[in-house]
Amino acid sequence: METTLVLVKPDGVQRHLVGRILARFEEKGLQVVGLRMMCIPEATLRVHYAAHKGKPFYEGLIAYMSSGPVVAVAIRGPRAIGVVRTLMGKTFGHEAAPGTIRGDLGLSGSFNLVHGSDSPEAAKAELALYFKPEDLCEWRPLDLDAILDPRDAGDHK
Ligand code: IDP
Ligand code: MG
Repeated sequence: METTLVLVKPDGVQRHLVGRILARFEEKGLQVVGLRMMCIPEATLRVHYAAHKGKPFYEGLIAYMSSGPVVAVAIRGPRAIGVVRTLMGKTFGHEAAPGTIRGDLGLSGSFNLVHGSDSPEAAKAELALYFKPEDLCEWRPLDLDAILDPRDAGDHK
């Protein structure tokens, strides 16, 4: 099982899409194990987006992500990091495929509604930026045996 960080970005909150975006992950069968609304301090954003420092869009990205509250979500499931990225779609809403969150709900290249960690290393580091270990809930979904084949180890990676 993997746990990954999702952020519903400020445009997602302002456009009242928090419930719809979280539903996309829940209805896929992924599990919410942490949830928090917050205004991200600029210093935290500069750590989170350090890989983009120096790119032309970097300062705009920091301003966008500072512009209002976000909803931080810890999401767990087999191959959750890649599954979340697939559900999000390509970075720019105008390029993202229909059926994806960004493809269905947005048009912009920068205001793209949602963040998802892109590797196990990033997920670990990013989860630690927004959640203390004790803020994550260990719970077993009652329908887990209907979502994942209990006899198929590959289903539980
Ligand atoms: P990702 O969110 O799909 O992983 P990244 O390339 O990691 O995309 O970029 C991080 C964020 O920076 C994007 O989600 C988007 O908000 C913003 N961004 C990326 N590229 C551009 C750009 O060319 N112009 C404006 N904003 C951008
Ligand atoms: Mg990225």
